[in-house]
Amino acid sequence: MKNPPETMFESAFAEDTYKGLTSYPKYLLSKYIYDKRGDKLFQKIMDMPEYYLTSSEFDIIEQNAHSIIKSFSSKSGFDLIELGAGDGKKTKIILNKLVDENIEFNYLPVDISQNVLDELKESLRNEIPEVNVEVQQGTYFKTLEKLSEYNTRKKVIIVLGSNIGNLNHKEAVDFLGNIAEAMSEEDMLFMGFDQKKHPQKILDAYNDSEGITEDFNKNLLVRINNELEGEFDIDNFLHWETYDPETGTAKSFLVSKKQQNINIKKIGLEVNFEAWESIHTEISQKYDDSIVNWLADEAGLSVEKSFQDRENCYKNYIFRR
Ligand code: AVI
Repeated sequence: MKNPPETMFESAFAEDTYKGLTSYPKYLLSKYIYDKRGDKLFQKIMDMPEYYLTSSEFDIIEQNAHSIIKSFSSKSGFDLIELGAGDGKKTKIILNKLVDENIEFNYLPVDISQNVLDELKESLRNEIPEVNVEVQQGTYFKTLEKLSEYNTRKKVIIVLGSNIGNLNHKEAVDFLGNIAEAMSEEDMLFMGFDQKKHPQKILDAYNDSEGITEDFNKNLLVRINNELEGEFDIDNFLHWETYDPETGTAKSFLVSKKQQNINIKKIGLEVNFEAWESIHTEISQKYDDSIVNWLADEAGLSVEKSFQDRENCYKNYIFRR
């Protein structure tokens, strides 16, 4: 059934797709959802009423802006480093408040995409021209490493959107540990964690009635078709979401509606699907204080303070080393 390619894989995407679809049970990595189309679909998800994460975090930042920036400030100013800057909608509340209160800081958004950074810089030039922006194109940790080498003043690192939820606990500890390593004692980490809540609310957020999340999940198959000469018929797969209230893990799957064999030419693979066989595509972990404290402790960090939205859906935590 499987014909391993004779040559090296042409990309990490090709190799990871090969590995995931020849494993049992089958899986694909959620990071590959985000090409141009995937980015657009995620923007749409963030605007959906069911996807409460965005409005909850917005609420927290808006309601607590004063207290948040009070904890950030330092006499000699600070660098505000945002990992995964995106369009900066929520961060702009903080930036505006810092400008209003005449606090000395530089804003350093970090993103892998130069395009995202260019757009963000342009929008800030129009909306809050007072902010000194120094965009940092690159991976999070290479950039953090570089910044901690030459920067002596206080760093405030922010990570919004509960992005950590797409990592399992071991990966999350590594992620936090890498950030901790780049932090000195006066530095701070401000990070969003979606919380455990009524399971139905979580299921609705990941299974909206318009099918935007379905398209987002299925974008993995679209990418395989486009980039690896795959022959998936997207309609023959079902988007399926589960939530386990014990572990707090929401899981996304694509489920084959029938027995089918799919060719993926560029990786020399014919994949056999039994009827109702699944491909696991994403986890979106939900937290409570004890899980967050445990992750922090494992990573050499401690929680200094937390902020919650008015509907008790979401929390942002301030961590120190
Ligand atoms: C980016 N990440 C935090 C989102 C989440 O909630 O897990 C991605 C997402 N997947 C489906 N909807 C949104």
